[in-house]
Amino acid sequence: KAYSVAILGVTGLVGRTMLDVLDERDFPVREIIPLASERSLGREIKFRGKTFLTEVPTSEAFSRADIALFSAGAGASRQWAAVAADSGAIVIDNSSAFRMDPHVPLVVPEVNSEAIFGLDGSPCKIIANPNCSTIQMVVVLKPLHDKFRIRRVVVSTYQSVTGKGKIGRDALEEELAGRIPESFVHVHQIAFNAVPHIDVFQENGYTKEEMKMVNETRKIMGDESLSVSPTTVRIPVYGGHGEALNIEFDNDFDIEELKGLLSGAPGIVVQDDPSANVYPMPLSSYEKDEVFVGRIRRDFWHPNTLNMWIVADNLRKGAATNAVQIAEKLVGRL
Ligand code: 2RA
Repeated sequence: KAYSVAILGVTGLVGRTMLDVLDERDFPVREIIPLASERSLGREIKFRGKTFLTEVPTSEAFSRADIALFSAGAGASRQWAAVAADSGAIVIDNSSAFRMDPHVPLVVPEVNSEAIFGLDGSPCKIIANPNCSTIQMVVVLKPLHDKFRIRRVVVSTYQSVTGKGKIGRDALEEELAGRIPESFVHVHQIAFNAVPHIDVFQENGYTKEEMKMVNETRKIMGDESLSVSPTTVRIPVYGGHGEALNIEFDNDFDIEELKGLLSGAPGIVVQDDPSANVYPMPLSSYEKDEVFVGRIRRDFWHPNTLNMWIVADNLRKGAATNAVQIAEKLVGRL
């Protein structure tokens, strides 16, 4: 069976990446229903040699879809998710709108794909895709938590400008070309800079991006006792988000056993050969679907504690690929 797939936000960076990933992974597509705002109406979208024209979202458009991938921001998701679900589509939502809703599963397939389905075996009508910086971290935490029980994670991120979509990428290019705007997309100049401020500050002194890493990680891992202590930073790169992780376990570990565990875990590629200058970087993770792990080493100054460095393409595993992997779990179940 092949499926009709609607993509809301199809002209954005993530929307376009969703098309690429559906194609590359041979997702059984009968028809693409490309949805965008009035501004992008009638634009040509090519998929596997066919051309589809963008439409604005309507209940009629969603009634033609089996699966609706949403990536047009939380406002559009709030407006259209229930409409799409009531029209018969399963919504996979890349926005933050429903992530912490207790009735909506928040899914990273390598970690909790069982959450996609209800007790009767049918899929939930709205499934949330987590934030990019959370996704790549939980893929790596899951096998380690199962084996050694994580007590606390201290994470510092180095996040690509593409996390803010096309405007984020364009802002860097404009600044590099010497065109300095009146107000900055990344709050401050991002060219030649690092800005420890992603999304808005909360009353507790952390940013919303940081609190997503705290709350979403607990929900996906199903463990409210996990401590996550984040600092999220925007840097002027494309290709992926980097994260330095310091992880304290309940139990001690053997470093070689731990590396073997990561190598064998789904969705992870270990790139760790310091003698040959091999470790993950945004440039080498660009357009890849896995989470890359390197610099794996013991924290010698704290018991049962590990340091490592992970990178993933935020538009791929951090957004489009994770959404398509969720859709793959629906194949044969709709
Ligand atoms: C960012 N995490 O990098 C966001 C995107 N969802 O800005």
